[in-house]
Amino acid sequence: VSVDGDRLAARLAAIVGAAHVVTDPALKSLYEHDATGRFSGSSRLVVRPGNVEEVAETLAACSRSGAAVVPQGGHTGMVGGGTPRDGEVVLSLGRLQALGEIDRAASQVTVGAGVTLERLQLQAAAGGLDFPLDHGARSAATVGGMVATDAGGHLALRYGTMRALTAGVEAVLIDGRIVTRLGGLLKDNAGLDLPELLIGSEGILAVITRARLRLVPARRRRATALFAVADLDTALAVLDRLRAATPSLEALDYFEETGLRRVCERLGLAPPFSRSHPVYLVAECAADVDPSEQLLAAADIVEESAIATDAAARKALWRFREAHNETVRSLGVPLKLDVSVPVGAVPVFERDVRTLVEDVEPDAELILYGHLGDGNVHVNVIGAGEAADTLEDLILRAAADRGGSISAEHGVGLAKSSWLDLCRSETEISLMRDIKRVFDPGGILSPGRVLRE
Ligand code: S2G
Ligand code: ZN
Repeated sequence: VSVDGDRLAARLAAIVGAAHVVTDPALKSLYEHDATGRFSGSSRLVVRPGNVEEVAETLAACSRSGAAVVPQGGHTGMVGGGTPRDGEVVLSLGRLQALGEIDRAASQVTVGAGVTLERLQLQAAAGGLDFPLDHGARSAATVGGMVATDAGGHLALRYGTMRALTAGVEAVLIDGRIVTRLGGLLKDNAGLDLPELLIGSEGILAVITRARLRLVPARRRRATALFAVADLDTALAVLDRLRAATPSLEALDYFEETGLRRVCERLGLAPPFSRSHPVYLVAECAADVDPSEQLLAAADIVEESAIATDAAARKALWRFREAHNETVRSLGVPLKLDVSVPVGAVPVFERDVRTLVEDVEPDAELILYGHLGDGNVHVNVIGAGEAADTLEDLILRAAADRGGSISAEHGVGLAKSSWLDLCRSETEISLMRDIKRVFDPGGILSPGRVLRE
């Protein structure tokens, strides 16, 4: 028996139901183009299992047929990790929507891989708690993908990345075996920590189907400040002041006047201040009493500031920063590089990047923004044209030369596997390959992602 001449499709239809095996080209294409416009490819079919057993049977069937598989959550990734190529089977985890009851004693919750960040945030808030990780793609990004990529976002400054907030996972191996470690014990030293290994593994070792996540008490009062400063060195001085004066500091993001101008143009927004400034900071702190005055600790070294406490006003300030990604995307297909350098090296790294772009492609437009507190810079080059590959290589090398990473929060995926050796030793990469072979001996799970073929 076969579906559209594909016996595997028929076998998968018997597992998940024909409605959840997508072979129609128009429907498949929804899963074949990524959010940045940089990655697209062909899938053999899209299969959408409804529970962990169906994921297990699906992977076992793909293993038996030797079909390459790429897991996909919300497909908000930036490095081609979840975008199919060369007729891979897309395994969509979107239907794994189970949202557990909040375990108040542990302040944890178990959720399905297909639950979006936004739904998780609402579930936590309903219980008077917070899931303290946030980023602009919250309405589409799923928990499974965020665990697999060790997602970061702007609250990592206070709460860490998904690695710090994941207390356990359930995952399925390519041969269909299921590993369930969801107890969420804070202290459990029994043997090697498999969940830890799977967090940030970007779908190359196993498919995450559930996660046990840590929650924190919802802070009653939140204050957000938009600061205009003269340069990034001053921005670091502001960070230093805020760290000392503001124990409740949760985020310190930044952007620059080029990006702000583009965001205001695109969204038809009035600029936040009477005149433009070179660098802008978004600082956010949250406590049980109004922390606004803590944000004024840096008042003497900023040029202009706006402070907001109510939700709408805070959202308006964040919008200048959060709209950068969609604004950059509206200007064309950008060269996007998500890198980190030691926090103190952000100013000199930025000078490196400006010099490189001026030298290699002076007509290109450089838009820089990111999470200053994490040393995480999102480098976006518009109009790099033929010079894109050269610039990508030089900018990733510049980050590594400053002691940084070629990938801060978006992962390596397909985009950066050629540069992994810039910030990982030969021994580390050789061990990664050994581990990959243990989990996926046939090399059919997310081939070519992270580890170059
Ligand atoms: C951000 C989102 C994707 C990007 O805005 O913090 O992580 O590179 C990014 O703009
Ligand atoms: Zn970011």
